[in-house]
Amino acid sequence: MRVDIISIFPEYFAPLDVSLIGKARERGILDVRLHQLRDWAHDVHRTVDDTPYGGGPGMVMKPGPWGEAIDAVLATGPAEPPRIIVPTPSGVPFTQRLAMEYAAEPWLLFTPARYEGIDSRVMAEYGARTRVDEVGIGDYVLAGGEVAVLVMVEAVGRLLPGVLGNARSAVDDSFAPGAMENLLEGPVYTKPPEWRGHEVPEVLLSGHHGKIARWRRDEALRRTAGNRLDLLAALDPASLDEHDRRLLKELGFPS
Ligand code: 97T
Repeated sequence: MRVDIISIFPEYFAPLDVSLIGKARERGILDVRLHQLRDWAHDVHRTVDDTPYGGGPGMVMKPGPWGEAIDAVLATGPAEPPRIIVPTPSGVPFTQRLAMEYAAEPWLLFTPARYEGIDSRVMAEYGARTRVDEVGIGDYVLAGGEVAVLVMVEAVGRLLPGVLGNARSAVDDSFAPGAMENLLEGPVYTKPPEWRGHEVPEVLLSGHHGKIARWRRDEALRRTAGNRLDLLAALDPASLDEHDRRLLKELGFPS
């Protein structure tokens, strides 16, 4: 997969040189290309922002430099343009489903903005030629879209074939279809069996795979009920067995 990123802070993406994503790049699975937006700002100060029409606080990123930068990136690739992803807190939520969708694309272009965002005509212009997604990574405000791009590239990159080893495949991720459907994963433990007086739950040492699976499901339900009422409410009642329903009732969630 090819990934282009246009930003006024290309140095912000140094984390993509290390760990899983760094390894995927070394191995040629992921081709990340960084671009400095200011290379397409032609005044002496290399200005990329201006005051908002209609008034209001902050600054808006000018369409000119973005248009030239995106055109230049598009010209370096095949006729089929990339899917363009514009991070913004007012976008659609980034989810594992969207990560999987992006992982199936041959080419992505991320356009992280600083200030109050990019002049909306840029999204209109490229939206007429390719898919342009305005995407948010959560209900909080960042100083700019760069960190959101790091989040998305990591979530997408680890799904590419050959990036994860067999020992840790993506199929049992919390939010992957086929994992325990829409339940959070419960607690995990490793050696030693006792640490500072805290013991590993005995069932995990029992070797009884049926009991272990049941215990893990109980813990997943407890954690989901405790932390994510939205996920609990969205559970398909048909996916709950008698034991699940009894546990949820004990936890104070009568079906
Ligand atoms: O807060 C932001 C500022 C710029 C670009 C993106 C964001 C954001 O994306 N998801 C949450 C916040």
